[in-house]
Amino acid sequence: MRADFTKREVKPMSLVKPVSLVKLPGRYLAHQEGLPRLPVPPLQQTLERYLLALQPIVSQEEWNHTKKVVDEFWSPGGVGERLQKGLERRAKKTDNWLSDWWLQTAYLEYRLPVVVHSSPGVVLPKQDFVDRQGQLRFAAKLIEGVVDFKTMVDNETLPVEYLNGKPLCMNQYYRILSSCRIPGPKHDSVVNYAQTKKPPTHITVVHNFQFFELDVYNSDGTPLTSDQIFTQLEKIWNTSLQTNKEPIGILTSNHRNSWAKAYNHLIKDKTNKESVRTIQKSIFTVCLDAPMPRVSDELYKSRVAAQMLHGGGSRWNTGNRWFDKTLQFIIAEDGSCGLVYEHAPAEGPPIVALLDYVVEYTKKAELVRSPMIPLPMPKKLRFNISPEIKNDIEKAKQNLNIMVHDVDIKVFVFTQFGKNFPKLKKLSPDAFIQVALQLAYYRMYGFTCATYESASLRMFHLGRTDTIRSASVDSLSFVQAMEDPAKQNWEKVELLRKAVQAHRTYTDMAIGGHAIDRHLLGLKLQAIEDLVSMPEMFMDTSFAVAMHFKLSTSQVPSQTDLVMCFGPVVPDGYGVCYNPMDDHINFSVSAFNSCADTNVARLAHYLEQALLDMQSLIQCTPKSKL
Ligand code: COA
Ligand code: HC5
Repeated sequence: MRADFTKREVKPMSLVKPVSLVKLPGRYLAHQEGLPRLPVPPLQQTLERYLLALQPIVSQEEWNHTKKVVDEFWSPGGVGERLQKGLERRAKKTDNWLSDWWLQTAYLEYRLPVVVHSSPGVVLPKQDFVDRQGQLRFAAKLIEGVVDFKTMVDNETLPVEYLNGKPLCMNQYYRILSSCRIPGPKHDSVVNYAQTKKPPTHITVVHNFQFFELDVYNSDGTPLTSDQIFTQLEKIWNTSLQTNKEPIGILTSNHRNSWAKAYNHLIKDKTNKESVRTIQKSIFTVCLDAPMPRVSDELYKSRVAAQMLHGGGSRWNTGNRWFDKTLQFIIAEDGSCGLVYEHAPAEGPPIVALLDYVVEYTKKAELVRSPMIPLPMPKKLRFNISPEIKNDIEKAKQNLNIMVHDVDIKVFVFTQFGKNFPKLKKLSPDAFIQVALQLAYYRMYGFTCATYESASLRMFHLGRTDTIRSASVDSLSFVQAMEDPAKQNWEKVELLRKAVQAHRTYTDMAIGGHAIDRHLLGLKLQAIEDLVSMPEMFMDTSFAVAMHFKLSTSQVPSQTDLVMCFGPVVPDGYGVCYNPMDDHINFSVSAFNSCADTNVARLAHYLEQALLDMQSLIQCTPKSKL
């Protein structure tokens, strides 16, 4: 899936439903309503596939026990049937039986800090400025580009994206601007001001931990030009030369329960409440960061990835964020740039499509002459810091700094080949990379683990994601064969092709709404709603093993040479994000230093080796005798 809004390769919405290019309120809805509804897969199919998915990751003994538990669950008239019926009823009543449950369980009820645990980062290509002037010029152009993209959202002229030839749900594009997460004691919420009567016309700019409201439209409703924005950014810069003593934004990096408590303290004060509301309402945030410590070229991208994920700690740029804000563009004085985004409203691909558009936009020369009317000074957002808040900030700082030390992230570019090689060999590039990851992990640990790959459910109305389980019976046979000196190369190649094909088949099943993970989640949540006790299937050891994703992975392609990254989802696991370009692959691998069993440099090394070994295996092995 890729969107190229700059080249307009994809069909604009107007081709889906013939409408003119002026704003028409029905255009978006017409597209959305034409999308299929997410199905509830048949119960038996999911349970059989669940048992199959367990085979490579649990012992035979555990599997035998689980088989009995599963049989009991699906026995005629049993609990499984009852829950399945409940799900089917829910599917009839709602636009999407899953999306609200998913938003709640995966994001809003999840209590760990959004920083590293949930919010992904993106590294943009390094820009060639090295000073404040360059930083502000680039920031101004980027802001102009995002506002230009917003015009397409506002006019509903965004081109529809396609996956496997099918049109995708575009809802997420309408959720990422003018939105923000708000902490709550048991669960958070997300607000979106885009569809309100008076949608916001300002963005938030943060510099030296100080927040500013910057209007990006002239009084006649036209967007500010980048020259105008530049002048405004200079004003902001010149009134925030000293770092704020209290990095208020750091509160947003804390555990959600702690932040929710601090939030209540914070907004008791009227000025604070107004400032917070202004940030929440803003179209997006721009963080003008101080330069980070210099590192070697080899480490540069890893260092920037960390800066995007967490800001580098309280002494560096973490206080220069409001992590609840959906979109935060980060531009540092030394030319490092990127983005961090709050994940609840949207998946990576719409965010990356916006970035692709904006990066192209920043390369364009300035064409529009700026009006000569002087603009008002951007408003500084004031905060009154009570001793209670000061204490909350101190605690948030401590927790954040511990986390920053705990996160290890390595970005590397695999340069020997990209999508081109597997394609040439008639193999799915994504499946090839996933199988290489299985090989890398197996070589490092001697066993295979539950592996998650994100699959898009956007072929369905309001679809989010399901899980491709990359550890399969076939991937295990292949990786075992690779480590078996008795196996012939032609046998290994055949097992490789089979494993790659199995992965691609699972992918098609997942994007078609027939994977197992969200269905199992639905059955479990239905049980919480309907039953007095949890069915044994969800209390079983195998279920816990299956849900403990030591490899949490995602492919996010882009037009621009971007690196995407996120943290692991379990304390003893890895987060692996990759962007396969034609002739190289950008990877990021993350893990926690506090876990003695994980090591990002080693996994990265094994992964490179696995990709190379699979390539030479295919290149050096004549076609099988079969
Ligand atoms: N022979 C030759 N070419 C092949 C091939 C084969 N056997 N199989 C696939 N290809 C080609 C495809 O046609 C495609 O071509 P393109 O580059 O011209 O478009 C390319 O190889 C890539 O296909 P593949 O590697 O199989 O993967 P995909 O692009 O279909 O992506 C997923 C697979 C799972 C990543 C995708 O379905 C998806 O769900 N993406 C969204 C993931 C997501 O949301 N991530 C972020 C979560 S926040
Ligand atoms: C800018 C790249 C963002 C990728 C984020 C991503 O892949 O998020 C996954 C979302 C999902 O529902 O599968 C979750 N994951 C990071 C845990 C894989």
